[in-house]
Formats: sequence, C-alpha cells, structure tokens
Amino acid sequence: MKYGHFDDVHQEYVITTPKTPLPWINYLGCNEFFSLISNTCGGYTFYKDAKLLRLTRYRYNNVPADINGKYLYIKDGDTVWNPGWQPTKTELDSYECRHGIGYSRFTSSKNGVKASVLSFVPLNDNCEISQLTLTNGSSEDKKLSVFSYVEWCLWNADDDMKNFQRNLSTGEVEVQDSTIYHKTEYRERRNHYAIYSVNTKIDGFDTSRDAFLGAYRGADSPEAVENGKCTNSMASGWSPIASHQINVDLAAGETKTFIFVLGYIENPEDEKWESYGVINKTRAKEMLAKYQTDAQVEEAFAALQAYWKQLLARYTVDSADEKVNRMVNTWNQYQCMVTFNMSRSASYYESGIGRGMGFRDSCQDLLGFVHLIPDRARERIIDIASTQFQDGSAYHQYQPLTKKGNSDIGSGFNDDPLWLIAGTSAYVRETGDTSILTQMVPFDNDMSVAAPLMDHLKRSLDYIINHKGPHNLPLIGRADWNDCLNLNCFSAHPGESFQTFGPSEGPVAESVFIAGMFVKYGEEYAQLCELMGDADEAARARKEVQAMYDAILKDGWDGDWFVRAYDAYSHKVGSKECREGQIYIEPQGFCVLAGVGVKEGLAEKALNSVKERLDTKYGVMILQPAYTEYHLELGEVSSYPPGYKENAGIFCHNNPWVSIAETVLGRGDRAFEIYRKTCPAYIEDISEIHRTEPYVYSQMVAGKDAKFYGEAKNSWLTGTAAWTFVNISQYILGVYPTHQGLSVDPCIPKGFGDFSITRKFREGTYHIQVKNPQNVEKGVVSMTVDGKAVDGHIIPYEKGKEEYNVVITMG
Ligand code: BGC
Ligand code: IFM
Repeated sequence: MKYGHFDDVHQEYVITTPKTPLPWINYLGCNEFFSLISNTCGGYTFYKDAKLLRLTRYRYNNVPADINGKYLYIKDGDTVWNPGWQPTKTELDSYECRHGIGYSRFTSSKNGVKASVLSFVPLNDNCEISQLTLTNGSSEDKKLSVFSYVEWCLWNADDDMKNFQRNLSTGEVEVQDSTIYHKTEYRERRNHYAIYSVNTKIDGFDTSRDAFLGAYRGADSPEAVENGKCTNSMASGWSPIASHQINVDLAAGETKTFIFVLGYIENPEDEKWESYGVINKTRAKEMLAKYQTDAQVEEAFAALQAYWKQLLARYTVDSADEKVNRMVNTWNQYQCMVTFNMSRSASYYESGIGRGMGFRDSCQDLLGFVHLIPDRARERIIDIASTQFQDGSAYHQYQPLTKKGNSDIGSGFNDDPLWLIAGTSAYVRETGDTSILTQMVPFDNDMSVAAPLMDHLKRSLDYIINHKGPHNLPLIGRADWNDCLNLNCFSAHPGESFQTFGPSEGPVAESVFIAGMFVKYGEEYAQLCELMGDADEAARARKEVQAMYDAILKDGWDGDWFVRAYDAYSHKVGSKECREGQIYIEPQGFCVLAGVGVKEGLAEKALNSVKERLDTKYGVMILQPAYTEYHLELGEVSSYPPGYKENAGIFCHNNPWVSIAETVLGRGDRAFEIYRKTCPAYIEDISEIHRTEPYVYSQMVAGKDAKFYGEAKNSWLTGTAAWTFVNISQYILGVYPTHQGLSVDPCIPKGFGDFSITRKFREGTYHIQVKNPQNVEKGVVSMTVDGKAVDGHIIPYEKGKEEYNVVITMG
C-alpha cells in the first residue's frame, strides 16, 4: 500500500495523507543550521550540534507520537486547523506534503480556505523560513486569525529535559515589534540567542507556554487560539515559547502571504548588549531584512534549488529503469548529504542528545558524499583524524560543536582506525589532492603532538598489525563494525556500561571482518604510499596484507563460508560448530569485496552460502540462526529478540557489501537482486509493512524470525546511504574513481539495457555511454574516449580537461 508517490520531475516525494504509518520526515539545512520536519510539521531545529545548541524543544516518548513542531494554527470561525494536520488533527478537506530536496511544502484546505506552507533553510543564513500562503477559495469574505507556535529549548537539549530545578527559573525573552527574542542563558558567558519573527504587524503574541496553551492543555487545543486572542504574556522562567497572532481579512478569491523566520544569532563579545540585559539586535535585524518580501523568499528558494541541482548533477544516470534513475539521481545522494551532516546524531530514532559524530560512521559517510563537495569532505577527514590517538586507535565519537573526542565512550572499537584509510583514500582518488596527506593533524586534538595525515594512516594500519590474536587475526577490542559483538566485554546490562572483567587469558577475541577490511584498505593505503613515492612502505603494507590474507584462509575459513570471529576463549563465532549464529554476513561481504578467496574459489562458495542461508524476500539477514538465548560471551548481539537489529535483522548497511562482492565475481543478476530488495523505490508499495519513509534507507528491516518481519526501523541516519550509493554508482553501474582516472566497468543484470552516465570528476565532465549488445552481466570489450580507442576501462585523467565523451562497449 502506498501513502503517496514520487514526483520525479520536481524531485519530491508527495505524501497524500497525514496518517502515514510512522512520521515521514525531511531535513532542512545544508551547512550548520538544521531542522527536522515531519509530514505533520513535527520536528525541531538546532545550530551545528543537536545536543548543545538546540533551538526548539522536541518531546521524546510522547503520546501521540511526533508532538512538538513549528505549528501554524488557522482559526476560521469556530474551526481551528493546521496545514500539517497535527496538532489539532482537525479533519482536512485536502492535504498534501511534498518533501523535496532541502525543503518541504504543505498544501491543505479547510472550509474553502487553502493554506500552503513552504519551509526551507536558505543557503547563507542560520534560519528557517516558512512562507504561508492563504487563499480564500470560497465565495464569502473571511475573517481569519493565524497563530504561530514554537516552544524554545533551553539550548542544551540533554540538560533541558533533566535539570528542572534550575531550568524552570532561567527562561528569558524580549519582544520588539513582530520579533520574539529567546535569550535564555545570554546573561552568563553565552553570546547567542534565537528569534522568531513574521514580516507583518502582529495583533498579539505569547511567550509563556502556560499562558498560550492554558493549564492542563496541550498544543492540540491552545486556549489562546480557542479564545481567538493571545495574551501578550512575557515569560520569566518556566517554558518560554513564541507565538504570533495575525488577524487576516481575506476577501473571496483573495491571497495573502506571511513570512515567518526562525533564526539563530551569535554576537561577538563586544556587541553583546544594547544596554545591560537588553540584547544587541543588530545582527538579527540584518538577517530579517533579507526575508521580508515574497520576492526575497523566492530568490533564496531559487538559490537553494540551483545549489542542489548542481550538486546532484555530479552523478546522474539515464537508464531504462526509472527506479534506479530516481534513487541515483535524487534520493540516495540526498540521503548521503544528510548522513554526512548528521552522522548518527539527530533523527526520529537518534535523539540528538546521545551520540555526536561517529568515527567509523563519518568515515563511511564520506564514501557517498566525497563526490558532492570534496572540500567539506577534506575538512571532515581532518576533524576525524584529529581525534585519533598516537597509537592509531581513536575516540569512537566526537561532538560536532567542539570537535573533541567523547571520553564517556572512549576508544577500543578496533575497526575504527581502518575506516580513516577508507575515507582518505576515497577523497584522494576523487580529487587527486595529495596535499591532504602532508597536512599536519593533531592527535587527540592536541596540536603540540601532530603529524602529517599520512602518518595517521600508517598508525591506523600499524594499530591492526600490532594488535593481533592467537590466530594472527586482528583483535576485535570492544567490538568491530558490529557494535553488538562484545566478545571481550561482559556487559551486565546489554547496551549499558561495559565491564572488562573478561576471562583470565585477557581480551583475545579476534575479528575476521577486520581482517577483510585490512586486506581492502591495506591495499588502498599501499596505493597512497606509491602516490607519495614511498615504494618501501607500500611493499611493507602489501606484505602485511598478504599475511592477513593467509591468516584468513587458514583460520578464518569454515568450509563453506568465512568465520565471523573468535571469542575470548578462542571459540569460533559464526561457524557451523556453533548452535546458533552459524553464519554472519559481514565477513562474507567484506572478505569477498576485498578479493579474499576469489582465486581459490572460496568467494563463490561463501556468497552461495549467503544466498542459501541468509537471504529473504526483504534482503539479506545479518546472521542465522538467530540467537534465542542471551550469551554472556557474545554480548549485546544476543540481547535482541530474534530477527531484530544485530540479532538476525536485515541490516541494510551490509547488504551492499554482499552486492559489491557479487560484482567482484561478475554476477550482475544477483548483485542487482540484492540491491533491489532493500531499495526504497522498489519497496514503496509495501509501505504498510515497511512503515518508514519510502524515499530513504533505514538501518534495519526485521528479519524472518521477528514478529514484524519486513518492518523497518531507524530511517535516514545509516551507513546504508553511502554504501548503497557506492554499490550502485561504482560497482553496478561501475563508474569507480581511481588515482589514474575514472574506471568504467559495470556489472548489471541481464536485460538492463544500454545506459548513460554523466559524472563530474575533478575538473572534467564525463559523458559516458554504456552499450551492451551481447546482454552480458560484466566485461568491457572496448572503450573510446573522444572517438579514440583506449585500452582497458580506465579513462586516462588529463589535468585541466573539461569534457570527456566516452563510449564503453560491454561483451
Ligand atoms: C545498537 C547498535 C548501535 C550501538 C552503539 C546498540 O545498542 O544496537 O545498533 O550501533 O548500540 O550505539
Ligand atoms: O556499525 C554500527 C554503526 O556504527 C552504528 N549503527 C549500528 C552499526 C552496526 O552495529
């Protein structure tokens, strides 16, 4: 069942009912100011850091779900309604929400009045604009009142929902003309405040939540709206809000617009006060002056659209498969941008107060983002590397505002170091910019101990080399990519604090997955060494890679698939020797995509085992059989009920690893089958089962052992976005950046037909036509570049050249 449809022309998803199975959200903002906005106008706003600089409050665990947003109420006689349906939930005569690229547009009507709200964050200002257009489509003149409503968060969102003894006494506001200023905390060391303004004279306001809503009421029935009159309340402590009242006379057929601006302002120290206690409003007024007229808003909106157009034009495909075109050209790349910006911090499943930026997560997000804005990728790599320790290990997370490693969580996830090589290699292959490798980067953010980035990568590699276990496989530490495989740490309560009172032999658990990563990224590191003219170091790395390869074949192979790990007692995990959890997806995908076992014929066996044992109609499960009991020696993985999350869920993130692995073997049909099963555009018509947004990937779909088999959770912020984009763009469609130039080597399903790709790469635009007269799955028989035959399938990069016309013939 569908709750809307794709509009490919406008690159929008059109939601036609507010009653979607779960809130279906969008993200506004590209740089530092962000809003989450659901299809019923729920969501919240923050500047840079969802935990530390939260502008508006969101209410977690609320019933009904998704309450608190930026609401507009329309009072028409006795009827009060919202263009996004919530919170009044007044039945609408029509409703539509269009989630677009960096904007959302709501169009609804009630009793002859049509309201359209366009919300977006303009490119160069820290604010969200909501342009309300009201049209009286009835034959009578109307006297309406419009009420806006946002509830301020007292900045630190974590403290905001805990520290009531203090917070209920700190709230402060100012009101001047049509602008409400939220200045809580300004009187201490702070230099920031928020504003909510509208471009017209107002007929009243409220800044006290209790005054606006009334005692014992919620946002679904504000007393002020019911009375048709704000109370001009001035909040002092308690819960400050911002509400404007605008009385609107709307003649039959007439249209009026209003521009609401929610903004964040930072004043330098010397401009803080107009007079003590009265904030300096100059910068706020300058910002507001830019968004006073419809023409200004239209211009800002056009600029945002143009910005996105040129970004998404960096990789486009034109094939006979409209779903592939739709995902590649729009939604997958869009989700890559959002995950790059948010890491795993703020979504409807990540509270924004828990995690900051993840080390491994952000490195992987780079893989799907680096072709869009390489400069921002560069900056991110430096930020991430700056949280590395001198021994090559790394903080698992860091806070985006401070960019400092998070010591509550610390380090010890032994896959982390290698992801830095992955991200850096992707950046250098994309841009050819080797200057990043010589840039001095601190350890643990301490500039007095710094080293060139290349040295950081060496330490990443050496960390693995220096931390091997009894089978010469990498030690897993607290966990590897699979956070829940806690083989050394027996956590008393799964998911809570880890205690390392492991077995007396010490933390010797090993990971075959990290071994596969080492083979892949050890080789990428060696290539970087060669680029830097260090042949000796490249040779050293390759020798280590070979040793790891051999160790995998010796002790990481189980007969029909790769072993997952060795636990702290050196027992196999993910082996036919186990009663449950016999086969795991991660080492099958990653070892094979790294090339392990290909020439020995093991890779094919491993992938056939995946198909036989892990495949479902909704995607490939992470392991089988599911753990039915809790295992102290395995940790959190066995804490989930069977079929959910890391315990036999369909973890979408590593489905592309298996799909890529299939392309390594040249099996295009199977690679595409795996791609298709989790692909949002392909499963749109089972939205009542899948439930999360049909335009983006979710982290997990419940596996076949789960009660709600096929139901997705944790949409938006997942490494699935980057990895599926890497898979479809670089392996299936086959346009892969190498240090020498773009390689084109597709691996497609039979019957996919000819297709063309336009790809911006360094200074050039590549127009690539792929012909497949023999209908093969893989193989390039010839290539011409600008009409001239070129051997192989790497388009030689020519510095400064702007246009390349390439024809590839498969066969
Ligand atoms: C979740 C994982 C997550 C980890 C770290 C676990 O409870 O299941 O998906 O990565 O916590 O936050
Ligand atoms: O790899 C992790 C990721 O860092 C966070 N989400 C879950 C994944 C698998 O455990």
